[in-house]
Amino acid sequence: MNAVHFAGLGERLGSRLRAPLGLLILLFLLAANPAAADTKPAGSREDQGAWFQDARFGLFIHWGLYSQIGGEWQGKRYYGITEWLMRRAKIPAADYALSAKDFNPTDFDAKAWVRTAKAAGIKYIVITAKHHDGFAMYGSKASAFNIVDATPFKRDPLRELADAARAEGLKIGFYYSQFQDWSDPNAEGNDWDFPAQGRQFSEYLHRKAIPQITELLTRYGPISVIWFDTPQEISKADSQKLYDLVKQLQPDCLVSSRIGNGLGDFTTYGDAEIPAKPSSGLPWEAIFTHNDSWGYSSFDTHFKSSTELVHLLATVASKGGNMMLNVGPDGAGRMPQGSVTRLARVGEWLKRNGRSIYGTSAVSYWPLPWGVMTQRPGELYLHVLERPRDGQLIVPGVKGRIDSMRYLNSTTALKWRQQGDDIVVSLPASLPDPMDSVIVVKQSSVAVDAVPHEIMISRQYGLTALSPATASLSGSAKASVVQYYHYFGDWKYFDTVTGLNNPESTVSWRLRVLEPGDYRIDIEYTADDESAGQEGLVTVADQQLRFQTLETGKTVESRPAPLFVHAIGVVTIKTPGVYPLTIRPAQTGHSLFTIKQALVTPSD
Ligand code: JFZ
Repeated sequence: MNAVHFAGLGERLGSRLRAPLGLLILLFLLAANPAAADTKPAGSREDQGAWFQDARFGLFIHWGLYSQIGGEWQGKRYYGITEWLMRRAKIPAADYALSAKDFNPTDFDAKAWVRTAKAAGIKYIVITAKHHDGFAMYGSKASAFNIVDATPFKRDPLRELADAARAEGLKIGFYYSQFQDWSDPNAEGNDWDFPAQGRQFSEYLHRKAIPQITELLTRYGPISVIWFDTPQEISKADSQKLYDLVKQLQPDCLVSSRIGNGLGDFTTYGDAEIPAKPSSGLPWEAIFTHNDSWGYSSFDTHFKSSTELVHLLATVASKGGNMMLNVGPDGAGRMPQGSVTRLARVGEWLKRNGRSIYGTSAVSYWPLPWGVMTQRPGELYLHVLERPRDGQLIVPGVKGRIDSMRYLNSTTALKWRQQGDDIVVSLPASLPDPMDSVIVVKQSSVAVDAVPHEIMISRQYGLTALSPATASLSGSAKASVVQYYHYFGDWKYFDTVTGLNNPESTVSWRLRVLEPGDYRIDIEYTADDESAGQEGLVTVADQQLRFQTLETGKTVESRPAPLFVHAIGVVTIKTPGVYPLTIRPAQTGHSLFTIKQALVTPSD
């Protein structure tokens, strides 16, 4: 497998593999963050998107022929995302089409899926109508390669699911791969059957894609989302044509930003990426799959726990976005039990705490040591994910009058006091909810000012991570993102800084140190042979630590990043207060390293 030639980004970057990391990152930012804010009148978009803004929790379903293959082909396991199996195994389109003859998901029960979603607290469902393999999961007149005409199943699961979802008050949306279609000679992506020369995308667009999108938007009732994906080199005119088509057929249908070329009604970030600071100004969505594949994998049991899912949901909500979680039903039409049981537990948590998630808005992008916050007018929600050892929870940046404070779904008042711009809550000995205990702060005349740009450092917690995304940069230092994958298509991201190549270029954070004492500073980074061996300086208060970077290896998109946690040394803080922590190169040279984060850990 040529791992570099992969997905939206990989395909684009493949020929530039040897370009400097900075260039790769820049291209990534351009590809993944289309800022479409100025392309359409803002008012209409906000109205259209109101349900989406409030929904907060969506279900993504990848289901297709690949689900029945389940990641294993001719006795060989393909670790990673299984919906890419046709391309990874270079299966001839004719052979792949044969597998439709065995696709008979008789256990499919649309009502059961919708019950599972609803009980999980999910508000909208987006299912693959056609993925990159080109197989339509509904009865399409535009292509016979579809579940009604090419399989013994004969039923139309999209109709059943759309009807069942609407009957339960859930929104339904369709994923449609507009650019890649590995079964079509004129679409993108299949370079093992079809020569690239003479490919006529517009022929495919007008013969298959436009007719199918038209079917999806005219035969299934109100469709709330068309989720386009991997736009790659699609032209601006073609993206616009598809966008206009959707709006002409269903003006209220929202279009994902992966339609390409800066269009779309909401921003979808990279797979499994939570933006440190959402930037496009549009409503947005962070997408995760439950294990390491979108399509069903018969051997992937790496399911995120229900507690992890609740933490992700609360974290995404605290930044003002939706979380869309993917499950991959199998070839028989069953959702994996590992997903079903965990989703049910998330639903139980949401039943108690949904008020702190649905319809809320962001509070601040600044990290807090104990958790995250959400709000609605008159109410602030503290999501306590980690209890301070002394039980004294500090909420910074709160101005004005507070009326009361209690756990959501409890009438017992909590003890608290206001101290300057802080609220200090005295927590009982144990938290009521092991997943996320939510405290509701009622306030008549108040505002949570965005939390000041300070990061609380306290001995009441384990380590505190300082991300470049929340740092101030100077000189030639520039924010960027590193991305790579573990198993094929299992993408990972971290925020970093490029241009740290002279002493004037710095990355720094304002630390608000709550208790005096010793603190150990670690830096997590990668360094290739050019970066390694240089000296850097960490300054905290009046103390300076000098260190030398160690060689960890090159960062390559198709491999795990060679991250290393370098223990730099210990600083002593005598008086609580605000101190900058600054990292800079000691001399002019190559970029010092590719930093992921600095870590501050109480030391004794
Ligand atoms: C795409 C698909 O290729 C994949 O099969 C799955 O459907 C997923 C939800 O989306 O993969 C992508 C698309 C874009 C990026 C990464 C993976 N990106 O911009 O980083």
